This record gives sequence, structure tokens and C-alpha cells, in this order.
Amino acid sequence: MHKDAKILFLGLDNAGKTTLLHMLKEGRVAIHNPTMHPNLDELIIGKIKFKTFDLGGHETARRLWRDYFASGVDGVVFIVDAEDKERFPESKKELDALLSSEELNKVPFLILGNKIDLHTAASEEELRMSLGLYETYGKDAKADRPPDLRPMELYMCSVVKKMGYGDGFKWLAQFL
Ligand code: G3D
Repeated sequence: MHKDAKILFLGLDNAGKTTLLHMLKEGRVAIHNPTMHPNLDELIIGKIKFKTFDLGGHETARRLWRDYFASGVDGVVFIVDAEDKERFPESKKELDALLSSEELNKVPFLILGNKIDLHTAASEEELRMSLGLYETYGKDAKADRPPDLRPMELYMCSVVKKMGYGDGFKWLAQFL
């Protein structure tokens, strides 16, 4: 990533957004202490600004981030708890709303299926089906694509085990 970039971390509560942000910052999982360490929801590394928002509930996602990133968003990292299968429909609803949002029209989407360290987590195939991700961009950087195809790809990961998300970020970085 070489330019100024604004990256949104979106997903339902409990997906692992804050943990991922901590991991990017510290390279380890933080021990949460509500009074000593207020929940980190923004991080700046070099010229890249990361900001997390919980989706779901009453407020529309659009209202949440629009004021924050008034000049636009360069990438979305959408995180799903791959272990919480009951909430896949809720995640899909939020993801679909984001993908059809005018403001995020051409914005690349990295979708992370998190918590694969848990043996009950969904497989990549299962998560693809549940989220309706049948045709994605592809992980191979060299493959030919139509120029107007929105970059969107799913990577499975475990933030706490430091697995998988690095490849996802590398994929995303080629579009920043
Ligand atoms: P959020 O910011 O999206 O709301 P958090 O989510 O980052 O607060 O994470 C929610 C819970 O999921 C946390 O557990 C966190 O430790 C856990 N979690 C995050 N990533 C992983 C992962 O890769 N594997 C597993 N097994 N758990 C993960 P607590 O218990 O602290 O609420």
C-alpha cells in the first residue's frame, strides 16, 4: 500500500474487528481492560487510516461512516464470524446493502471469514454459499478480468492465530 488510503472494517458486532485492529497495531492480541485501554476503533499506520464500525441494529451503516470518511473510502474489510452460523443471514443482509450502496460502487471488498481456529467454524465453501459469494474476483493477481469488475474476494482467517488475513490484505493492497 503506497498511497493515502482509508480502510473501513465493517461487520456485525463480535466478528473480530477490534481484535484485528489490535493485531495490526501491536502484532498480538490485547488484553482488554475497559478502564485502562479504551476500545481501539481507529488506527493509523503510515498513510493508511483504519476505522471500524459495527453493522446491524438500527443505524444504517451509511450514516455511520459517511461523516467519518467524507471524502470516500478506498477499501472495505468485511469481517464475518465464521463460527456464528446463526448470524450468517444477518451478515449477508449487511454485506448486500454495502455492495449495492452507490458510494461504495467501485470500492474493493476483502471479506474475512474469521475464527477458523474453532473446529465448529464454517468452511470457505459453506461461507461462500451462505453469503451468496458465488462469483468473486479470484485470488490470482495475474488472471484476466473485465475492467469494470469490482474486486471482491473471500479469505478465511483466524485473527488470534495470525492466520489468513495477511494474504487477504496482500490481495486488497493491489487495488490501493
Ligand atoms: P468486534 O470488534 O467485531 O465486535 P471483537 O469483535 O474484536 O471484540 O471480538 C469479539 C470476540 O471474538 C472476542 O472475544 C475476540 O477475542 C474473539 N475473536 C476475535 N478473533 C478471533 C479468532 O480468530 N478466533 C477466535 N476463537 N476468537 C476470536 P471475547 O471473548 O474477548 O469477547
